[in-house]
Amino acid sequence: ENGLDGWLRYAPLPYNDQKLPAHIVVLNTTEASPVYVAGAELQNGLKGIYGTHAEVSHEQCENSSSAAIVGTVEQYQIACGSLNGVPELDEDGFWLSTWGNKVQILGQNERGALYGAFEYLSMLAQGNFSEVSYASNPSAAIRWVNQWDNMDGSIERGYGGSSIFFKNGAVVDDLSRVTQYARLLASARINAAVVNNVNANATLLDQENMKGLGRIADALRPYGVQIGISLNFASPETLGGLDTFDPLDSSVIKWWSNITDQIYQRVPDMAGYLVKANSEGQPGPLTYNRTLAQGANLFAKALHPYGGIVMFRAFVYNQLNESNWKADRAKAAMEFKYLDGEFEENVVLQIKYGPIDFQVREPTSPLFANLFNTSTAIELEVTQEYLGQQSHLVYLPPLWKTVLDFDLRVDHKPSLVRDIITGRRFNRKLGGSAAVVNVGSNTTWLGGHLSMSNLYAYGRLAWDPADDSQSILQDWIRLTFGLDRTVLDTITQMSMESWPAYENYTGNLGIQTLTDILYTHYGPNPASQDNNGWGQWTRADHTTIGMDRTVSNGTGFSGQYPTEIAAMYENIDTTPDNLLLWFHHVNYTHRLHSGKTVIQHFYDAHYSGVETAQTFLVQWDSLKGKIDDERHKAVRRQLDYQTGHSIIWRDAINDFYYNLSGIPDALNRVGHHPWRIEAESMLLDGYKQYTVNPFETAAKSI
Ligand code: BDP
Repeated sequence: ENGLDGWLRYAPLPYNDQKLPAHIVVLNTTEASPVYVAGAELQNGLKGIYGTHAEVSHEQCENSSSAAIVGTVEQYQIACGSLNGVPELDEDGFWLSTWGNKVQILGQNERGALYGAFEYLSMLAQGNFSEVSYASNPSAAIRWVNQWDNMDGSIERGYGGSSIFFKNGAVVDDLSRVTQYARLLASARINAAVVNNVNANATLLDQENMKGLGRIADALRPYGVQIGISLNFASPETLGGLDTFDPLDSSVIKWWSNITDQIYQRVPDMAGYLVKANSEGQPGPLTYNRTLAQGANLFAKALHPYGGIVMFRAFVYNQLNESNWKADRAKAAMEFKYLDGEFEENVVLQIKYGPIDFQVREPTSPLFANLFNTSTAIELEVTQEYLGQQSHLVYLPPLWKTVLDFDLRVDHKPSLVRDIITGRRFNRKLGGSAAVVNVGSNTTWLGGHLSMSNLYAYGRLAWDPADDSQSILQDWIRLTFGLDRTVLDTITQMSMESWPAYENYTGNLGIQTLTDILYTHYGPNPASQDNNGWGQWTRADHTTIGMDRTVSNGTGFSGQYPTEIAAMYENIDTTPDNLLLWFHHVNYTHRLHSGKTVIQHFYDAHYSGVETAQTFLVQWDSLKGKIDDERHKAVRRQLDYQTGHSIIWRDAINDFYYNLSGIPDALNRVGHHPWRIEAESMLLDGYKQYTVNPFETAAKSI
């Protein structure tokens, strides 16, 4: 139980005399096809979970009462004749029906059939033998993951080891981990993976690496996962030797279409390109006074003949412009509003859930409400960059849901973000979700067993963003740790409490994650949040805190929302407490709706967040013996660390604001840490003293 199989362990369950298929009919004989793979998964699953051997046959239609049949609707019709009672399926959708041990799994396409097989296996692995008959269709066609893997094998913001794709500037020889990754992705119904960092290296496009991309695509294809790649806008110059990368220059256009042709020769089903342009130092069209739309369309046109799409990132800001007091990085993405309608049909704007950057709480990005003629996708982050980097338990779907379920009230009509990204609200054909995942070569993939619930849940929500965070979590727990009721209840409780706890001990009231903003994005560092181009948003001084983003008095950000939402955030009385400091600059003594002052809320929330986090270890310990030792020990180690690190967070933040405001804690806790063992009191070999800034983040004053 080293985590490698994730939630697809097919671990044995007691066999309760249930009727299981005695054989499996697979309607495709090509070994690398998803339908063939589905047959193998079904066979392995039945064997692993219930110890039964089901024979696989490919020859003919078999509708006997003890067979599971898997294929596409079309394959079924060819093999078995007419098909009754199955509704029209959408692309990637499937039909699943079970009567005792007669099982029918039919996909709209091969991929859908594989998803159906995984759905059936998920039922079996959860001991669920109910008779079902239903169709399941995706909410959107784009259900992608992004890997921020570099060519040298490192991963930007990855916490699970080195890349499974690249090493020393090239694609690795052994791609078996890539196929295993595809298996996990397919079971979560994710259909494409962008394999390299958005801060892209042009050498990905050299001849050797193109061959390598072909091999990666071959390793993913049996599971129905396509590849996408991130591009560096300046490649025609840096790799191609041209003297320009102007998107309107004919030699540049030719260069990109030639590159695109070459890639499609190696990867005929490539999903498309992902582009980060003119942001955080990356090159882009603005260098040549061309618009971002002109930049995106350059790629869209090259991809068009192949049916590929461009995911163009809306995360565009210039950190060098943002360091003055008036600027507000949150407003930067609205540039795209003025380009609405100028993008080719196969361009999708990939928009981070909040206007800043994957913070512990952000209001919904207003850009979702400002594009009516452009397709959009939401960008989420499974890798816990600002959220504890897999050393803290944080189950993320409840955070994602604050955005997916948010009603932006465009034109005073219901406008849930989840209906915007799926294309329903504004009648767009394309749309969906992308998540930065960053699995690595560690056997736990992400760097911790419990973090995998976020990957699983991401896929489920990309399929159906209206699904429920807790029930998705419980499926994952049963698949990952078995059916014990205490295990289920305990991990459910810990996970559901984890994001609120993390918010409480890191940054509350919408102040954002008070972490080191300059590079590591880890550990407390409230002082780094202001007076630089990346961050300038706590605006804390001796008497006040928060960023005024109102139209009347501040940066004007709140005016980017449709009228009803803008009015809510403009007014301090109607702004929810949990976003107060995002939108308003107030005295520390300002009273919240709860009746508490801002500063006392800070103090109390940090204590209560830590108290909750400290129960995680105790709760986990109660599961000893109910979970295999290997995983129990690994998770325990991490929760033990979190217990301590949450205290570091609490004391650093509370002390910092206590020193700044001079307002004592009503309960007289802040500044007194009787039980803490300071680093200075310990003897450690090989450590040096280092001056930490601000000093509150260190143990004592050094
Ligand atoms: C930030 C990350 C940085 C990424 C950037 C992005 O810190 O490493 O390059 O986002 O999304 O959150 O492009």
